[in-house]
This record gives sequence, structure tokens and C-alpha cells, in this order.
Amino acid sequence: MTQRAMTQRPMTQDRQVVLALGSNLGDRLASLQAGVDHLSAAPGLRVSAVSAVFETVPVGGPPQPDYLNAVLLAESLLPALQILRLCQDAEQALGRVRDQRWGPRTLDVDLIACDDEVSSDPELTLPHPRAHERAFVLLPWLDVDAGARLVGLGPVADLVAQVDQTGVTRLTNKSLKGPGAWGCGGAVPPQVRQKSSDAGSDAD
Ligand code: A4P
Ligand code: MG
Repeated sequence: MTQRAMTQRPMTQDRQVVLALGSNLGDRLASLQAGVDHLSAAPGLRVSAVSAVFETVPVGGPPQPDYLNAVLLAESLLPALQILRLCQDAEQALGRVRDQRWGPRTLDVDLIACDDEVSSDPELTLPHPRAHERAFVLLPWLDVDAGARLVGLGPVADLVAQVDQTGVTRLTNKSLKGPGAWGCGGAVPPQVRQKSSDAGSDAD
């Protein structure tokens, strides 16, 4: 079976999807929230948890502003490639312009993992090939799932211990709202970490 065929095979059981969001242009918090909202409304994707917001120094690319990063967990029956398309739709909805690799962006949504699926297809590499070395992905992921594991590489907690965590700060004055009732005073799923009752804004 080819890698592409693997990513397109029909799924019969929900899989856990890990998405990493980043923004370093404009109102970064509003862009992350719009990304969460867009993905929460996407057919076939059930967002189940949203991490705290982290402010992070840019890794790679040209000189550019600091990022806000977060990780979102979801369940889905969709093939991974279709989930990537939903991520790209969310980026497009936020007016993402791709003119420079690792350049500044209103919203970047990367597919970090889709259960234990492994793919070396350049269009969709799973798990994300650089996730294991990036504190701006690992720390929010650990925040939202203390028992997280990266296929082939082990517990995220162990990976975190091996990466440089300088320049990655967990914010207490900014947070993201989950879908539907979470942000409207309804029951908050236990795995959702709302760090502050004041969601704040990026102007803080
Ligand atoms: N692609 C392949 N696999 C995947 C995957 N698992 N998830 C392909 C998402 N995309 C995947 O992506 C380029 C191509 O990767 C796409 O065509 C897709 O089919 P892109 O989003 O257009 O461009 P990019 O994000 O600039 O490139 P890339 O290589 O995904 O960048 P990274 O590795 O995601 O890094 N520093 C901080 N502090 N915070 C950040 O969020 N982000 C980056 C981007 C760099 N530095 C950062 C941050
Ligand atoms: Mg990307």
C-alpha cells in the first residue's frame, strides 16, 4: 500500500488528532481563537481540548515577531489528508499568505499526529517531522495531555526534557475558548485547561 493510499483509507474508529496552532501577525490571540472556532465547526472533526496559550520566540526563518502557540486535540474518522485540508482551510480563512518558508503568518495549523499513523509523504508527513524537537509544540501538547506520546519517539514529557525550553512562556492572562458550551458558562471538559477566566486580548 502506498503512503497516499494509507492516508486515504476509510476509518471506522475515531482517532485522536493533535493540531498545533501558531500566529505571529496582527492580533495573534484573535487569530488563534478564530482558528479554534473554524476547526470546531469543521465537519468530521470534534475538538475535545485546547491547551493554554504560550508566547514563543521564533525558531528559524527571517527576523520576525514572537508567536503565540497552542495545541488542540480532536477526534475524527476522517483520513489524515482530509484533516490537513481542514487545517489549510482554517489558515486560508485567516488570510494566510505563503511567501516565505517559516516566515511570519496570521495562522499556521500543523497536523502533529493522527493516532499512530506514520507517513513520509512530503505533502503530509506524520508525525510532523519537527514536532519532537520543538518546545513550542511539545509544551502546549503536554499541557493539554500529560500522558501524550509521539509515535516512535515515546512520551512527550521525556521529549520536553530533551529540548531547549528557553523562549517559551506559558501565559496566564490569555486563554482560548473551546467549542460551544465551553465558552458560554457550560460544562468544561476536564481535559480543557482554561488558565484564566479573562481570555484577554493580544493588546495586553
Ligand atoms: N506538510 C507536510 N506534513 C505536514 C504536517 N504534518 N502538517 C506540508 C502540516 N503541513 C504538512 O507547510 C508547508 C508544507 O508542509 C505544506 O504544503 C504541507 O503539505 P506550510 O504551512 O505551507 O509552511 P510552513 O508552516 O512555513 O512550513 P513548515 O515546514 O510546516 O514549517 P513548520 O515546521 O511548521 O515551522 N517558531 C515559533 N516560535 N512558533 C511557530 O509556530 N512555526 C514555524 C513553522 C517556524 N518557527 C516557529 C513556528
Ligand atoms: Mg505549517
